[in-house]
Amino acid sequence: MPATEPGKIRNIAVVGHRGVGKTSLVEAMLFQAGKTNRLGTIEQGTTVGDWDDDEHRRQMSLSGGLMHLEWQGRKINLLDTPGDAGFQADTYASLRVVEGAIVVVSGVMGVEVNTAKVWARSEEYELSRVVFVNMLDRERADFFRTLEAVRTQLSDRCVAIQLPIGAEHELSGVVDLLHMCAYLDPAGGKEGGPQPIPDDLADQVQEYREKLLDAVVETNEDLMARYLEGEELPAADVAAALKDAVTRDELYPVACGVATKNLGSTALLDLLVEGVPSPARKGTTIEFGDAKQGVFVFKTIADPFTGRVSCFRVLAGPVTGDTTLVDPRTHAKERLGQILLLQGKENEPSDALGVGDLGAVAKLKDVVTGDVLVDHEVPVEPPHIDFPSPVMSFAVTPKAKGDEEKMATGLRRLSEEDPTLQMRRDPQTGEQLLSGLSQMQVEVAVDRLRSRFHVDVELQPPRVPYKETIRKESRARHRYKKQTGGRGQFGDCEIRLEPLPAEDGELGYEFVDKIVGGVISQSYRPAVDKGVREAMEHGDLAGAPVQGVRVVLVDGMEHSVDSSEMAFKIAGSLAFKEAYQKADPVLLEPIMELEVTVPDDAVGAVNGDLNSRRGRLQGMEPRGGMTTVRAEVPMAEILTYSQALTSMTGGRGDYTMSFLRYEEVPTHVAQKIIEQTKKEREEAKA
Ligand SMILES: Nc1nc2c(ncn2[C@@H]2O[C@H](COP(=O)(O)OP(=O)(O)OP(=O)(O)O)[C@@H](O)[C@H]2O)c(=O)[nH]1
Ligand SMILES: [Mg+2]
Repeated sequence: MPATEPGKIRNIAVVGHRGVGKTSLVEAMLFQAGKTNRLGTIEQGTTVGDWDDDEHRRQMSLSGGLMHLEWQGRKINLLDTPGDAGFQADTYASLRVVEGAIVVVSGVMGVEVNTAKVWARSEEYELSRVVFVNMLDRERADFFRTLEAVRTQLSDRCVAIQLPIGAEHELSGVVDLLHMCAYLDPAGGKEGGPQPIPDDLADQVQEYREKLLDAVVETNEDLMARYLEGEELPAADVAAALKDAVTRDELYPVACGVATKNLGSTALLDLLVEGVPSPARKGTTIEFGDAKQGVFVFKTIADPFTGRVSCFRVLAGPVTGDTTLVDPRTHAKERLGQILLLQGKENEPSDALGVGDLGAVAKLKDVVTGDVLVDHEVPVEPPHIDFPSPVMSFAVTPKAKGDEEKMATGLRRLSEEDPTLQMRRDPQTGEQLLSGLSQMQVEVAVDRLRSRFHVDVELQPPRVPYKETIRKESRARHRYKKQTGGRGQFGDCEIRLEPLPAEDGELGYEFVDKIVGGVISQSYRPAVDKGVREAMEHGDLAGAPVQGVRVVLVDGMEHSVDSSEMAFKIAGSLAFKEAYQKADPVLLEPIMELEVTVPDDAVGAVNGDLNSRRGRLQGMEPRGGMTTVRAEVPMAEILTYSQALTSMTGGRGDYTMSFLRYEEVPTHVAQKIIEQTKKEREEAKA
């Protein structure tokens, strides 16, 4: 199969809030385009996009899926992305390699937390956008209310390009305002050809057709002139102007339908071809210098059988299986090998892949997500994808002794696949920590360790990353002296501690050398700093790292024979411990920004519960039967929030959270933590 030319490609990411029907919509498009011969469902676990066992079990997308279809002689690459806040790595990476995005919203819920987030990210990357209002068959769904919400909350340049025929249970089709025709509900079968618009909708269709034309001609002078002269504009001309406007981000067409019934697929696919730019027209902002061949790796799949599969966008090419590229990050040469076109979990070989196209190869040696590979080393910055930082950490231990290595390898592979999943060793406890964006993300990783890497691990409850700091100045002097037989030990230093204000919300550390008259030689002073730093790793209150301190070395003494770096390090460390106790030390805890979306009737219970978790309410937004509650809550209080929310809302609630800042722990709470630490320390000693 020869490479598709860039003008004939559409790269589209399907994004939106959790559970709005993105995977179902991709399924409908694949079915309508004849790529599959039946419409798969989430309930039966038969969609192309959600093929993983863990996705079936949880009935949600956990990672991005790459699919493609042909429509009107164009190749449309579709990237289905997860909407859950815990699985956003693929979503953000996918947005980096497309020209366009379909932003799916529920006709019941309208604009939700993650809708706004993916919209902002698309804005940052200047992506062309189409909004798809889905689930119009559901009770309380309302296209016009959702259109208004989209216009006020996302952009007033959103304009309807389709209208529903009927509503809720009586929804029977959609009207395509561009081609002035209707499509009738195929009830899960193939959508039939265009039909005449029902007479009783004539007035409403006229009104919205005018709004659409007004918006389009506004962006095109020539068309505007013809329109004002009363010319009946042909659909092709309107489409061409619309595509220009969409390309330049001046308009966002709003389409609609019912993904699970395959209603609206034809009009949406037509819109992707006619109204959304190809790589030839819009292209990518990823740099590749003067490279003649180049690819950008946006996703890595850790397959225990095939090994590593790298998904990429061709920046310069075409590339073939024989292409050898170099990774400027490692300077290593990589031969691509068989090029693959992915269709969910299936793949088909392809001879070549042209500029702008998306595909995959297996078994690259040392390539990670985010790498740009080029035919010769060019001095370019690989694009930085700003992944969200992990917000919670769990200690993981293998159930069987001796599985540590296997666990570490598995975790490494999983975090290659999802860069927001990170592992590190806790310097305080030596435990292996697994950090992620949500509890579910970490639990899924544990499930995958078992299913893919055959390691059973235990997950300890998450630990709160407390910190300690001081509130006032203090001083201490420590003399470390030992006389045992031969050469002794002697180090003597006096330090002053001062609170160091946070910079950009980050608490830091500063060491200031104020020694006069050389009472301690230059060579021993860094040893004091080193000793202080070591002592600061475990504060006296709860063994948490101490931050936000300036340490001033003011005085000291040395011995011509017995002094050593070691002696000064110990003296520094002990002086710090003494001074620390006198500096009014306090415990700090991370505060999270929480957004909970629940049915209106559960708001009271949720607010009461947040109150009992030391939460501070920041605002409430009712919308279509659901309310979004925003609050600031200490991390320690919401480590196990998902279970509580499920039981309060019967599983109809949803929440996201992100780190906000550190704050002092209230005294009565701090006291308990300090006592608990003391107890643990004594137990450890015993
Ligand atoms: N009634 C109705 N149900 C729908 C429609 N689209 C999707 N659903 C159902 O809504 C649920 C979520 O659909 P998905 O396709 O998994 O949604 P998603 O946006 O891919 O979800 P995540 O990937 O987890 O964010 C499933 O139970 C679907 O069957 C629709 O248009 N109408
Ligand atoms: Mg999905």
